[in-house]
Amino acid sequence: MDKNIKRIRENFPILKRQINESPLIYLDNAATTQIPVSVSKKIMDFDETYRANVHRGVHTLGMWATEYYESVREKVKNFIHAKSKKEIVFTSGCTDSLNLVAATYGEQNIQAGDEIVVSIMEHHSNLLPWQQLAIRKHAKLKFIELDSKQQLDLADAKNKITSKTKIVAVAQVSNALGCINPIKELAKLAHQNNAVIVVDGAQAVGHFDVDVQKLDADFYAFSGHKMFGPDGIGVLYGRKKLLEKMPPYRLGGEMIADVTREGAVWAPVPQKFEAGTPNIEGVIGLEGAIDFIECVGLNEIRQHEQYLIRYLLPRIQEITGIIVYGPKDASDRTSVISFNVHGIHPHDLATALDLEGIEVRAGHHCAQPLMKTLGVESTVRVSVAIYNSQEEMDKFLDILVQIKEFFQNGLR
Ligand code: 7TS
Repeated sequence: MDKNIKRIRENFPILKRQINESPLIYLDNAATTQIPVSVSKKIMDFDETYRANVHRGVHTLGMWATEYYESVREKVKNFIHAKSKKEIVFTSGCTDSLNLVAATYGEQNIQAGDEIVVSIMEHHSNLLPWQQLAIRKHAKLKFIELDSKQQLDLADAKNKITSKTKIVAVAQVSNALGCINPIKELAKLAHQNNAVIVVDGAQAVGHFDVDVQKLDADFYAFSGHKMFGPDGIGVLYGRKKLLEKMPPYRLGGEMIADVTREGAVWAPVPQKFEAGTPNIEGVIGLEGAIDFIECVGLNEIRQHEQYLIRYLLPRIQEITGIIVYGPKDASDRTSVISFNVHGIHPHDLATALDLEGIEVRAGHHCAQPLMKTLGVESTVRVSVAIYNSQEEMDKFLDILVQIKEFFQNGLR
């Protein structure tokens, strides 16, 4: 095994586990990544050294905790190249971030007859908030379709995004196809039509450098647990001038400037959107995750994931009876390959792989409209991360062929 990968793997004790008496080969990183020791340790250190609630009281521990919490906001701001830390809202995850935008900006700005444009490959988290908003407001939801390479059809986007469009909501990377979408071009189209663009970055952040200013994104959402961080923490980036005009999402402690019997004045952004005690441990863990990513290097992560996908993609496609979805060129993808094997149900295939310690996802990947477009109910999905090795890819390919032959011989 490559020395660097071996060294990186030392940070993830779970990778030493046996599953069903075989070494664990974890290939479900698009669902959630594993956590390095440094992240767990950081959370433990916080609890043992700084634990207090944030943004309240004057005691020393509380002030330290608040300073620590706020320093992570600065770190996230730098990580995604936002202009100001006021543009960084901590949420419980990508789903929460997207719901926040729909329930506040969406509620405030969408009227009957307006149009919201999403792509057909959206995860339900970036579809349902817009679909339901459109239903509530008697607005129209439009879908950007796939092109012949099974990636986002930019020509179709040019037709769908019009002067009636108020919101464009698209994933930077599809969790089911693995393709990278042309966010800059979509942002340009949105802005030419005075619409805003909401970017679902769940499968992008931590895989390559994300620069919200270069993308010209108005909102950008992502989760900590898909980038080596803990569960229950996410981020919403929003342009300050937009966040300031939006109503609050949840009401309660810490999001107000003043409350009287009759009414309330909201706190400035981002506190306006962080009602109640936040997930402080999650925020601390997120710092650990960013440290880990920066220590390994985003270029190295991208290169390694590309190396594995370049290795895997042609080899999977060589196996007869396998159909791979999404772009065929590895450089158009991140770390995800979705496929089906003729005559084998994805769940059976994933179960058979699991018996050999190989963990992959099978299902509709919370992208049912996409599955319908592809003409399938579900697919098998492998998704790699920096700690996966070429040896694991070889074992996966070997076992895949064995399972395929076993099922086919059994069917004879
Ligand atoms: N958007 C995309 C593109 C995603 O892949 C996911 C989760 C979400 C939003 C929601 O993120 P959450 O952290 O709020 O749940 N995707 C997956 C997946 O592909 N398998 O399990 C979860």
